[in-house]
Amino acid sequence: MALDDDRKPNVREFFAQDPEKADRDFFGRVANPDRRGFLRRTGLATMAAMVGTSIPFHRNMPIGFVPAAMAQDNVLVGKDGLTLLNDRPVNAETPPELLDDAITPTNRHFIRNNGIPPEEVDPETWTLTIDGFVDTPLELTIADLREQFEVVTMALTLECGGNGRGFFNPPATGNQWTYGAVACSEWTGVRLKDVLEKAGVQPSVVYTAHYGADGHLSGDPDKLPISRGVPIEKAMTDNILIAFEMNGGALHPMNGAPLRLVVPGWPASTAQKWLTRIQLRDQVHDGPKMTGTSYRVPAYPVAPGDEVPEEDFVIIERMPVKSLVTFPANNSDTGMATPVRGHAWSGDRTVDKVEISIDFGTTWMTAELDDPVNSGAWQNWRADVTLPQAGYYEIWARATDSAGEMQPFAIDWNPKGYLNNTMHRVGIRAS
Ligand SMILES: Nc1nc2c(c(=O)[nH]1)N[C@H]1C(S)=C(S)[C@@H](COP(=O)(O)O)O[C@H]1N2
Ligand SMILES: [Mo]
Repeated sequence: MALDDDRKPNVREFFAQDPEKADRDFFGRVANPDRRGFLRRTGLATMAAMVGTSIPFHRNMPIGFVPAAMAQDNVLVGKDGLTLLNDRPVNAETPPELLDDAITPTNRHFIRNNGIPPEEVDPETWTLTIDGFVDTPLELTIADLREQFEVVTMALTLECGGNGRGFFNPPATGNQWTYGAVACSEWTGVRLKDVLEKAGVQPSVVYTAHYGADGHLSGDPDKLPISRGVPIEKAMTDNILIAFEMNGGALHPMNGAPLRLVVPGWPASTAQKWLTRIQLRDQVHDGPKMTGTSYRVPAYPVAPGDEVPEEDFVIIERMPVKSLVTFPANNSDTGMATPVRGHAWSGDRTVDKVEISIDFGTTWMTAELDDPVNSGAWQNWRADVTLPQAGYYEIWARATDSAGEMQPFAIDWNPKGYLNNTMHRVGIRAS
């Protein structure tokens, strides 16, 4: 298993499977027969950064050693109730019932890291470079962004392209997200479009390339964990922000502090965290996680388990129509009458209708549905449900968007487990 494989197992799992390989990949040192060795400079530096100080006796650490200070409960500081899927890199999702707020609080925003977040960030000296095919390359501090461009606040939905992957059968490798790799926080920043216009977009530009300050898992400073982009037409829409505030406060360190892109409606992998550079290109971007099968799906429908040649994969653009039931919680007890509520969203479109079923999809009732507070925000919906007699019920929700597309019941399977927008089902016991 290579470290740059899309599946990033928990570090302990990784060492359990192939300790020597893990050791080479992770620490960059060659295993030696007495199972001790020197961490190479980069490996030692990475480990020291993770424990927060130098490690005087590092020579005594056996191969495959995971410092106890890296235990999982230390990585979710400032987050509330998230489920940790993986601690290296950190990946954590939010249980649906904790996404009940119209605007997702910072401590409930999911985390999806592909690499190692920067350790020390200084918002005062942070700079963003805009270069490539532009008339005037720019280098802007956060203060420059605030001064030179209109500052706007918008509620914007971010959903990982792999949200729902955990339900694929046959399974797809990668983080086994269930429902909660989605959030809609309020972001404050400047429009990407305004910044690109100031730099002057040259006619040859077709795509953006986004770069951040996080490091590759291998510790190799020449490798990037992820660098994605969007077609220039998408970049010039007016709800993509270069954000320096989240819910009126600082960005959470794991959500990209002090500066990130927020690209609503498209796979959140395009929303570069710890943003340092945006380059405009005259060809489609080819950075890590742009090529091969990353964030790509077959160009045609495939049967579950089908092998698909790599050249038949296309880049995912908009995310599909989807909804979430955030109240009641799955597996909870309710009265005979209960409010039901949640959110719905659909890529760059809006949602026209959300329907609820309490009888396993035989009949449906239409929920009350709000308009989005702004373009790119999810829509809140609610219904009052009265159950005919005590017992077990499932609340199913299905959204239909402005183009008439409705959530499916069954997963549209694809090899890498992207875009699962099947109906959300919540089991309750009414009495
Ligand atoms: N620099 C950087 N940006 C990144 C990532 C990353 O690993 N590094 N992960 C991307 C992916 S795959 C997703 S789904 C979103 C998640 O944003 P969040 O962690 O704030 O929820 O960030 C995106 N931006
Ligand atoms: Mo993602």
